[in-house]
Amino acid sequence: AQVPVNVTVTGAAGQIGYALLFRIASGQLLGPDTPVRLRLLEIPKAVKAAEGTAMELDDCAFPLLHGIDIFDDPRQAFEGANVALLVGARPRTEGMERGDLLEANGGIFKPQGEAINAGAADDIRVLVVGNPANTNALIAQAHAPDVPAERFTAMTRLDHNRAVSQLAGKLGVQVTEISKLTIWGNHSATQYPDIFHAEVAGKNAAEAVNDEGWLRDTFIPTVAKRGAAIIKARGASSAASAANAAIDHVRDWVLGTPEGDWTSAAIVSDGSYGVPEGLISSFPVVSREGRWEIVQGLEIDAFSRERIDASVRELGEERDAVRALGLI
Ligand code: NAX
Repeated sequence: AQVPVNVTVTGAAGQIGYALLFRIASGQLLGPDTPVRLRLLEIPKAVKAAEGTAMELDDCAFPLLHGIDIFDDPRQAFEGANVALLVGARPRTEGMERGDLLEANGGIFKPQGEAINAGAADDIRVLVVGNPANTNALIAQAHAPDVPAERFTAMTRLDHNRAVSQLAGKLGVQVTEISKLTIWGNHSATQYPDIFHAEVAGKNAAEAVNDEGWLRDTFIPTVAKRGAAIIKARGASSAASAANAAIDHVRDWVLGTPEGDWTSAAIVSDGSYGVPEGLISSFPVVSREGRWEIVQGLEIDAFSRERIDASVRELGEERDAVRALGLI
């Protein structure tokens, strides 16, 4: 029998956690042959709620679920972790400045980075979902000097999936016809969904759309502001779709991306495409043998360059801000 994989999930009692845990436990994260042990991290006052979710997980009698442990101490929660999904974060509340937000999240992601450094398994892979995701990932990574930097990633897969769906809708095709779309930059309103290299049934998608007005005034803002539109409609932020994207990201990272396509993930920049080395920025990526690789050699025209640069500039500002706060 296979050794169970330890999956640590923070913010386990939150709404994304609730959508995520059942899918992990049912085998959708790592495949139908891989048993998992869940290690849930919550703040003390939400431990009870996490226990309730654990009761429901028990009640599913998932064959692949080999155990659930609940913690309010990061050191324990990340002990032996092979995969860590950092979902819990401090949301921006009214009157909160960006500096306050970054500082509050520094108080979460610094100790979690330290705990990962101290106790996670050698093959640890970290996905940060909690916002501001890219910069939270940078903070955690800065406090895990013994873990290869490339193991810290942030989620732009939800943006990617949103963009695929919007583009398929515009062209009247199934999502399976769309490939090679890219989200560049920060998981924020400055992100840039790029269709210039995307394909629809093997043909260039930008040419198939042939409508720069739609691209600029509809597609890009619809993708970038989709989170706000969901809140407006649902009265709560994206949860099941965010959990779905987290599953997609980790599954592709561990099991590989399909031949002939790529996806989007925020990973540590090696300087590709003019993105300063060390920033955790979204790129076109493939996963081979358990590692993300940036797709190289794409031509970036002036329209795309301007938008990539703007989002990357924001990432640089966030990095400078957390540096000034002593968080990295
Ligand atoms: P919820 O507020 O429902 O849940 C968050 C949970 O995290 C709470 O149960 C809270 O007790 C817990 N938590 C807080 N601090 C913690 C800590 N130090 N250790 C462990 N747990 C802690 O939020 P939810 O809707 O689940 O969203 C979670 C995060 O995902 C938010 O930061 C949100 O902004 C972010 N998102 C990121 C997305 C992305 O694409 N990267 C999309 C969806 C989502 O908006």
